Amino acid sequence: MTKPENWHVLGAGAMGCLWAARLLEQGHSCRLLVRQRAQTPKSHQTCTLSLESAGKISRFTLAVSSSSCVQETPINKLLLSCKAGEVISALDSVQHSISPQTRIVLLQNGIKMQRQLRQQDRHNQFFCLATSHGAWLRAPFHVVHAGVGKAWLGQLPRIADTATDIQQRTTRLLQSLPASTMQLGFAADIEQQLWLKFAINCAINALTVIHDCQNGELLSAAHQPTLSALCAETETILAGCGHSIGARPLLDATREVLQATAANYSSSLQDARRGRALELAHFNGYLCELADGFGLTCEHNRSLLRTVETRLQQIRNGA
Ligand code: KPL
Repeated sequence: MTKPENWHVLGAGAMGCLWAARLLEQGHSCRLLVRQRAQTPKSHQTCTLSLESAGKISRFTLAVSSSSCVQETPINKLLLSCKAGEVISALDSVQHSISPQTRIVLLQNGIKMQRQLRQQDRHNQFFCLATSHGAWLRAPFHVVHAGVGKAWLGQLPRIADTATDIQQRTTRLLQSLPASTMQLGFAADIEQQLWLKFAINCAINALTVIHDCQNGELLSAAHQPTLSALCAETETILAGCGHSIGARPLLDATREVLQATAANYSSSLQDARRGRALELAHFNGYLCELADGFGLTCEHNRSLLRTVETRLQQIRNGA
């Protein structure tokens, strides 16, 4: 066991609860920060966090507080697991407890926010986590680790950063994360991992909302033409914009994730079912923005977004 560290995890969604449970399992201390909602504790309190994994349930006692409360100790290590569209307001909410020494791990889907934060003066504090794990909440603070995938940690480089600096900073931080249970390793090229994950999210998430299905169902023959067309278009756009997702065909990588997370409900379907905002603007929407910037067509992804909108309207109307 490595030296126990103090972590704060901001966001009590499936991923936030999964990483909090894995940190506690490894002997680290962890406080969960939740945004101000009706059920948010006014001050500090504890709750039971349940982790369901490989047919076994583990329970942990977890400290919970509102992100806007001044923390008892300054935040040393922060895992930001809110939605991509909430990153800026979430960082603002903890501004009073973070310092230039705070290490901030961004666990967002997509890559738009990570690229935006790279432009900040304090960009060295930010680390990006890309993951293909699948998790969903059976109930608040009860997470199911439904698909064991992999995870990669790294930093988006700026001109002045050397590869060695980034590797040293990231390796130090990796020592205080649950590397073995989360199959987590250093990614020298995290940017490529993030683009790949983004491309996979463009292929999977909206389709699961349209068909109201678990990820694995997209492997059926009926969905192959759509999946292939989406993957081909996404690959063409990213290549046209100069973003690498590696040599492997996107369709193969997508199928592998669908198999590994077959029993999982995608984060977008979970959001749709809860009536929450979807992150599709950070997936297919951002892809369309990039395509527009380079004068490329994005018709399959654009039409997918229109179909999701129709489906969401039906859900709102109770259909
Ligand atoms: O990232 C995911 C998500 O649901 O957002 C996948 C990989 C599709 C797993 O469900």
